[in-house]
Amino acid sequence: MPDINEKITEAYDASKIQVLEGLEAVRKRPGMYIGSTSASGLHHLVYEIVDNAIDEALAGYCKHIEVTIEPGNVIRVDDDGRGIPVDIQEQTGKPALEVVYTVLHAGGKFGGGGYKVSGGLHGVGASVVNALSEWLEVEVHKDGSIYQMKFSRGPKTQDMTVIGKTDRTGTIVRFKPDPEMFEDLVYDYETLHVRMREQAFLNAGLHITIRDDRPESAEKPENERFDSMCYEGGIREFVSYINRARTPLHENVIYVAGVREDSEAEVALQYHDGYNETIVSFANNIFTPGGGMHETGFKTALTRVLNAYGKKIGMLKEGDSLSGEDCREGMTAVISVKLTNPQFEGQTKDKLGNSDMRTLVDGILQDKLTEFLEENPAVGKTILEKALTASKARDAARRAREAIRNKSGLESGGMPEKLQDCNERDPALCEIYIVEGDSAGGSAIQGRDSRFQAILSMWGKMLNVEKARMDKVYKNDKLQPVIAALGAGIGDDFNTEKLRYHKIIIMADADVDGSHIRTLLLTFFFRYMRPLIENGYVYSAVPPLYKLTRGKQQRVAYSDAERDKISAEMRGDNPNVKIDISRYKGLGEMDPHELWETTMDPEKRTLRRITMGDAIQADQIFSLLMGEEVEPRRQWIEQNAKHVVNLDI
Ligand code: 1YM
Repeated sequence: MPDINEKITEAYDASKIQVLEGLEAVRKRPGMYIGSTSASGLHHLVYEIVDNAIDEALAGYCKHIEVTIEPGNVIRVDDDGRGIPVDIQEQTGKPALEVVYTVLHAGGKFGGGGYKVSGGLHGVGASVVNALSEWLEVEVHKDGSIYQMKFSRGPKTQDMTVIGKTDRTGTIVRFKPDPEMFEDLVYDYETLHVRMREQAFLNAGLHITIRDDRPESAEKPENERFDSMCYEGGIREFVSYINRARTPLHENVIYVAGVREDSEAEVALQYHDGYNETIVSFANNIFTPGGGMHETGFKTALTRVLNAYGKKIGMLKEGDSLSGEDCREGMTAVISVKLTNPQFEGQTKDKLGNSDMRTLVDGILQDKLTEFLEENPAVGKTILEKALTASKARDAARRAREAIRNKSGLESGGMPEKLQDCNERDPALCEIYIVEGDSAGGSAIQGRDSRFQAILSMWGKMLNVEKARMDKVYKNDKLQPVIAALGAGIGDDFNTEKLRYHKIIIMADADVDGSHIRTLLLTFFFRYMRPLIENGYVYSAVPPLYKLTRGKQQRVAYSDAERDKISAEMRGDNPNVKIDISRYKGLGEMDPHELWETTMDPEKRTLRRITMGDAIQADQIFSLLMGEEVEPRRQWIEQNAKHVVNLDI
């Protein structure tokens, strides 16, 4: 027996040393814990603290969460849960509160009662936020007292102290991200707002308030610095929100849910009169843009249930069948699963790998959706009609595609007139710039390195992809050259192996027309060539915004901050010297050499890789801009007009 005890003690001492090293490790390699030290990592700190409050809500004790951006980009998160435990832990002799904030992954070790799910990779917790904060303060209201504790970059700077009496319970955390760790320290209200709204949808009945109290935001309209969110309908309301600019085909969002052992799953869906499918899925409240087992279970079961129902009511003939895509045309769905041991897979860890979630979601749809259709035959008929129309359109598209192939001889390598191809033939080495406007296209053709850079110019108004069916997309004269140049097909036939370029770079101005083209192309890629985005082949070129000139010396800047920095550098010790700063109006204004130097030279340029998140956002904006609902469109234009130069409405 003593032997065993000794071993335990040894192991414990070892783990204590690891603890001390733990937070240092976070500071050495912050990217391992929060993904990056850019804006995304900065915002991640907030999500980590909020996640703890949401866990408390899931456990059934917290009803309100308040997130505040305080002056100086300090974050404050308040909840009205039980308060983090303050009692002294036997093993460590320290208050639990201290352990939670100084030990890596402490949360899981306490996860005794209630509903505790861990996001795996994502649930790195409070101690990471502490390690990466210049300072962090926690206040716990519990058992009549207010307990306070302070930290700086990991170590505590104030022991847990009782600072007063209280008649409520809850936890308040304030922190200031460490300027030594983050490149950018400025919080974006809208980024936090979107995330908090998503969390409010995913946790029905939870109140989340967000406010921006920075003096520099005081002049913004109230709805851009404050929101109070609570959705009793949960993910049903999420679906209505996504469909807000669309025309639904049935009034009520369909909702099915079920539990099995420690896991639970819920699905909400609604069909609309458009043609694209939108599936947004989550595992333990974490967005899974890569899909995974929960989505697979949903898709398989939906197809099977609709086919069986169609046969049963006689709308589908024996021998006929609807494809999965037919069943999802014009459908918006939100899937949310909660499970104890989520496995996130794929290169970006955004795909759920637990196969029991496929079985769970499939089973729920099989039973509950079948039941729903039987009880709501009018809705059932509407959905079946929609899928049958989709099926017919897909046949028509196939015929149109074949006709085009035969006519233009694209299969035999016919390339569009507007494409200036490169010499290299290995797709992994080839890039294509899709350029808006003829003059920018001209400069790009002259400025490029024709060994590996191809240029495709696009101009004029593009087709409204929202209202267009596949057959129209194939025939469209603006998209046809893009499809042909990329060479990998479209829709069901898209094949990444045939892709002719592994970098597809959208080069458009920072004005209204440019952002339109970008939104259109991204939406088009997202809907009809999704693997392009999933595999990270799509980029946005980043042209400079300013040219700075001092005598013969010239430099360019890509942001306001960089403009100020470079201007100070050029001035050097000579404060009165004149630096001429001019704003680039557009790509067309740059000569070929300038365009190469600033935007196309792989040695010097910046490219922004388009993520699934960007594409989903573009898709949403697109639906808003092209849909039939006037009010959301007006609101979007109003909110975004100021970000855009040269707006002539
Ligand atoms: C503003 C951030 O962290 N709230 C919060 C955290 C905890 C609890 C309540 C809590 C959990 C449990 C029991 C439990 C945490 N406790 C721990 C640990 N808000 C915020 N509210 N009592 C209170 O899980 O059993 C970690 S987080 F480990 F100490 F229990």
